[in-house]
Amino acid sequence: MALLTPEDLKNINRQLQEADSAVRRVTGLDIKGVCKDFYGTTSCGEKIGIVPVTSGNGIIGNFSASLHAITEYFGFDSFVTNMPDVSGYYEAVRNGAQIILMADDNTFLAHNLKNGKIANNQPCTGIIYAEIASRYLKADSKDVLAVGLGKVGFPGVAHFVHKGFRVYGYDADRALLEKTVFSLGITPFDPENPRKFSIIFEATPCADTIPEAALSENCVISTPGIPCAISRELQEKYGVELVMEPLGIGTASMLYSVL
Ligand code: NAD
Ligand code: 2YH
Repeated sequence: MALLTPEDLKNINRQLQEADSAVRRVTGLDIKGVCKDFYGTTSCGEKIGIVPVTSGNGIIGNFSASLHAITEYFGFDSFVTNMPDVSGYYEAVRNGAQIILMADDNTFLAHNLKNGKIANNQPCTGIIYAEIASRYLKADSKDVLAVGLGKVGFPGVAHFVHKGFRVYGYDADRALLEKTVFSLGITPFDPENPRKFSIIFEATPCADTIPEAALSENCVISTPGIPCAISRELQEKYGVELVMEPLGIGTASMLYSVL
């Protein structure tokens, strides 16, 4: 399981602004606009309690502070509790939080205490990156290359399939690829025999996972995967429109899904 590092979260406001610009170029809407349109919800500045969690590998430097910056960026009224864990949860509720955000090593959740809705970061991230890519204004077809079919990738691929896209999928784990081909009816992608795509979705914890031969001029790569799926050199060579950000797009998706 891949954990975020403080380094990934450096300059989160700048990363969010750049991601917002990329999402606008790809879809015509900003991140908030895609979330509102997709989930059919709007924010009224709900109060969010962010609770640091010490279990497992413990507190990640910048994690709670980044969630604070992200939630404020999207117009929510948020605070980080002074205490972690159960005491922090108690503090958040006592201080009027309507939505709780908290993460351990396995699960990052948003829980709306007013309507009972709860969201998990992994499917929410996969789905919103797929939704953004599915709206690519310059796409030349409904064919998608999806690399990485795990906890983030699988729900993203299921979303493309649900929207009527033809997905060509690849995962280094052969058994997982076969399972996904069977359960979602996608076509296995053979990296030894690639073809070009204008929409690429990537969700792996590895770098350089997209073969150069799969890139078409001005393709979109929508990728929550960390580190980046493609080198800067290839990005520039093919004029790739890259949608990639370490925490904020997925968090926005979680929050709009529980409103
Ligand atoms: P996971 O372990 O469940 O799935 C990753 C999948 O990638 C696995 O099935 C693995 O076999 C496959 N894979 C690994 N290397 C590969 C390669 N070279 N080519 C093809 N497939 C390969 O992990 P996950 O929870 O789905 O997370 C995926 C990535 O997304 C991680 O880097 C994680 O940190 C990141 N993530 C980012 C955000 C965000 O907001 N940006 C949110 C959640 C997760
Ligand atoms: O980064 C993670 C895990 N990969 C789960 C998220 C699913 N994408 N968790 C963050 C842990 C945060 C820590 N407990 C803290 O600082 O509160």
